[in-house]
Amino acid sequence: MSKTVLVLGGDGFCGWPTSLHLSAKGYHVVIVDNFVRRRIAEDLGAPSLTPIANIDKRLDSWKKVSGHDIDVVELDVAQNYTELRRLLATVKPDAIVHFAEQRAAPYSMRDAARKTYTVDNNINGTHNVLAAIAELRLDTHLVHLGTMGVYGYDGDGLEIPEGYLDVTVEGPDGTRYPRSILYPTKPGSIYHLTKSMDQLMFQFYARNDGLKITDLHQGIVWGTQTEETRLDPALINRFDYDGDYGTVLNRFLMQAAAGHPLTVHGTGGQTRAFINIQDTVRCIALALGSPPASGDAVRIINQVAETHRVRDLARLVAELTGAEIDFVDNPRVEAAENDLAVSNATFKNLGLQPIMLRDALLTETVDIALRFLDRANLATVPATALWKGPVQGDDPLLVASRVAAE
Ligand code: NAD
Ligand code: USQ
Repeated sequence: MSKTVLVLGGDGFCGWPTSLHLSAKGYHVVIVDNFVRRRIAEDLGAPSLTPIANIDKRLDSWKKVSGHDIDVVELDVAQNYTELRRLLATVKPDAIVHFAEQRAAPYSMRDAARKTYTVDNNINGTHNVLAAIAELRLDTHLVHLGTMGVYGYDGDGLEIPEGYLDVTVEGPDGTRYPRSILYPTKPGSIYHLTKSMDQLMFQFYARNDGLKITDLHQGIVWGTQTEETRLDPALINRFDYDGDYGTVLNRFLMQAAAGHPLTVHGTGGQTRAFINIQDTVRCIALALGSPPASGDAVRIINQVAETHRVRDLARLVAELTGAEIDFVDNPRVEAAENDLAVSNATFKNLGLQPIMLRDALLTETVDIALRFLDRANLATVPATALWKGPVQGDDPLLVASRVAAE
């Protein structure tokens, strides 16, 4: 009998191609999503550059090309514990892949209302999932998408291990105590803060309830299509390019296609970790195939292929496309220059041979951007969310917090 996996956030950029990949591999996939990402994109005036079909059309097309059924449940995992619990009690999934969070750092820093939304959504959602698995005493393997950003980005090049640091603490009498501790977190945005807080909830539920949990600290995902999303135009993946949800490399590729200068923040000395969307889906399948046992520590894996400085990426894209580079004021509070080295030993040992940036897929993304350029709203390209923005007097939440402080 095939294994059942719930994909929370299965309509999103990572969740959709993952759902198709797992379905193609023989899992019975149930997508759970409240479609908030589509609504936020409309509100921002920046729907996906690629025309994404509605979920029913997506699933019909998948059935036609693959012969597989994927089920869908519309549900807010952060706000509706009762329905989530009922769903888990009915389906008793072998695994849950949890993508259902507000994932844009700039959006999470826009104002107090968005900060509050991001914390409510991400913390409640993760906790509801954990509490439901524990309450029902399910043997479900929870695979969560974390982020490289929990480690912080002001490193000096020391290789970041996978989640834990082995340290020795010296007591007052000179006795040395070995400890394995969570790598200290240094979140750079409210969004990254929620991922750091997720980690503590995982530690608690793994220890207290014996939950089997894998946390994947993923780098910045680039690319659009995967083996499965290429099978039919109605399966195409979303492509975000706006100042809130567009991630740096996809933004540069779209900007190059639009003849817009590449918007490097500050000096571009920020070093970040990257992975192609095709490898995201492969890594999730590998993680599902290798669950921890009940009672094990949370399994933390770095899901990254390579690291690059932002200005080097800009140069690479400029080389490829002839685009100009514009060094703009950095709207974020982050180190202007940092080194970054990351261990990705687990996925390498599980057989991952990652797609590297210099491969031909970079041009595929430019081709996609060019093909759908007439759908772009270039007004949404500048990154306008400031990490230390001016206080907006008419925001009721900010007014309330100022009154409370006085
Ligand atoms: P996305 O916004 O495209 O997808 C998230 C999906 O979750 C959307 O379909 C949204 O509607 C849904 N969702 C959000 N809140 C929900 C709720 N309360 N109930 C039900 N559904 C809800 O984001 P993505 O790029 O696919 O990212 C998925 C996960 O991977 C996130 O947790 C993100 O932090 C992580 N991640 C993404 C990247 C990246 O570069 N995109 C990198 C590292 C980690
Ligand atoms: N940047 C630019 N120009 C741009 C956009 C971004 O120079 O036009 C810079 C940013 O200042 C930052 C870096 O590029 O230094 C990365 O920014 P990003 O928007 O690509 O990535 P980030 O905000 O960190 O978030 C993205 C995803 C998030 C995920 C994270 C992985 O949105 O969900 O968790 O990547 S990581 O960065 O490894 O933590």
